[in-house]
Amino acid sequence: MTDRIANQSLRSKVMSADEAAEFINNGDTLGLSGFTGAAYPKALPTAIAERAKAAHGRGDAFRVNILTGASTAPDCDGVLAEADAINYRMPYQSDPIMRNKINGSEMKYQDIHLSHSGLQVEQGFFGTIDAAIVEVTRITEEGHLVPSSGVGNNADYLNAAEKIIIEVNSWQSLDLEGMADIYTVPPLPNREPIPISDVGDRVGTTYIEIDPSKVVAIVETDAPDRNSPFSPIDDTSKAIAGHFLDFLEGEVAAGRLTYDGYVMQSGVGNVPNAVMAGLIDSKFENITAYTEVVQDGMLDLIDAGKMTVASATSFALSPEYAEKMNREAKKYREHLVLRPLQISNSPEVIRRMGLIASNGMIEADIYGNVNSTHVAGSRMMNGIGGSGDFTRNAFASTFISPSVAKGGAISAIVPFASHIDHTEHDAMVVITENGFADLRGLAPRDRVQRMIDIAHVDYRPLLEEYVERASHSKAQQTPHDLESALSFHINFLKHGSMKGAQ
Ligand code: 0RQ
Repeated sequence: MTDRIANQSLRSKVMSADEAAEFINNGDTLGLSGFTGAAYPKALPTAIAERAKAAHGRGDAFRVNILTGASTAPDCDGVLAEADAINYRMPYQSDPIMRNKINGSEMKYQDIHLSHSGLQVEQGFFGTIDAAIVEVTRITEEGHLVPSSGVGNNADYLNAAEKIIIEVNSWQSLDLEGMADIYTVPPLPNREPIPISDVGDRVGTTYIEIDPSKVVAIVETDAPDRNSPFSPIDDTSKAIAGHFLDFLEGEVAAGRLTYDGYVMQSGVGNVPNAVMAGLIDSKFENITAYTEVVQDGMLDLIDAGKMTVASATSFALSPEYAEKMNREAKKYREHLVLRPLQISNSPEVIRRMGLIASNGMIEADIYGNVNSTHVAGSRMMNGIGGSGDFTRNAFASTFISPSVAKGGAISAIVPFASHIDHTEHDAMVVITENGFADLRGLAPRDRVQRMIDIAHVDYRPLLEEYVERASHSKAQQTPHDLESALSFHINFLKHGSMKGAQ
């Protein structure tokens, strides 16, 4: 047994994952740790999946409801989905097997704003939380839990659950202790302002307090987080990042931003990585991030002395940077704060920070409505994640995407978005490799040309033809030709390309 379980009475609860999985029953609702591949339970999901498979083999039902922080990993969401062990799942996911099960109607998925997820657990919308299964780096003498590489909704699940199963992962650095800042929002009607006014403010504890009598099992693990490597930055990402930096320069020139103290929020992926690489050589200093996940580029900015502090709820690091974090957590914890999701994504705090949000998208329409989640209106890709929390409340909200997907068969700029996650009232700036469309201060009709200018050159004539048809609409506030508003998507579904029959 490792010395990571300092509380004597809890030591008696150590057992194997298979033994711990016996506490989980058909129909249970489980609150799991885990956020973008970090801090998810490494052993219990496989053990539960095996239990489900054995039950199915006997002809018995076995399905559970899974609530998490966000996406997890193949050995969590993946194994459970593959075993048909999930009835319902919320919130964000990005697992390919799970995605197919969701779109094939083999499990239910509810995609809600991440800032709402913990709140709705508290409000009882998911019924009784039968068990919380949470990974930690250490259990203290007092029986408090020290979070590992992410916090997510852990405190909400541990608080609400009837039973608690803890995974103590010795792969996670002990030096992570001190990075978490656990602050709980008092329940309504006793709300008070969240006392965070600077990105790095610490207002809570470094551990999560639990009721030790609820702990039924502790499982020891030693497995790495699911860390995906970033692909090398390609020309398209570089061009989008360049336009993003031009946009920032424009904000400085207009007096809305200074080179000292830019507050960023950044989605994950190639383009945000290229933006962060660009910031290293820029005039921006004392950058901070009030965001959802800590990425490789942020560690580089910290190392370069360009970023002072980042607030997030978990890591989303490549394997190389996860190792670096494990080696140098003592240094990085001076610059990083990991908060519960209700705080990292709090609309109140985001609005106060005056940050610039930057997130990916599936498509945007000519008026600036953005679809982040559904391909051709019906097929779930991942989920809205925290993009809505940040987009609605940022000082400036940007969306970034290559202008085409699937080798040019899909345009990211369409006449009418086939699903809308962020309305024209929320999205402010849309950026592709062709430039940025700043929609602020513009009435709908004045936005159209800016959006066409950033579309792929192959799609501009088709968009112009649509605008001409729409111009005959009886009502001119937001002109549409409803008969052909979804023609791009219909072409894609019928002919495999938004351009239509080739
Ligand atoms: O699929 O890999 O099979 O080719 O989507 O696309 O261009 O690599 O971009 O990784 O940023 O993903 C919206 C999905 C974009 C993501 C989305 C296909 C494309 C490719 C990936 P392939 P890219 P990204 C919270 C931040 C919602 C949640 C969010 C996302 C794959 O950004 O899930 O914002 N966002 N969280 O081919 C069909 C289209 C497509 C398309 C792209 N129009 N139609 N497929 N793809 N556009 C805040 C934080 O702080 C973390």
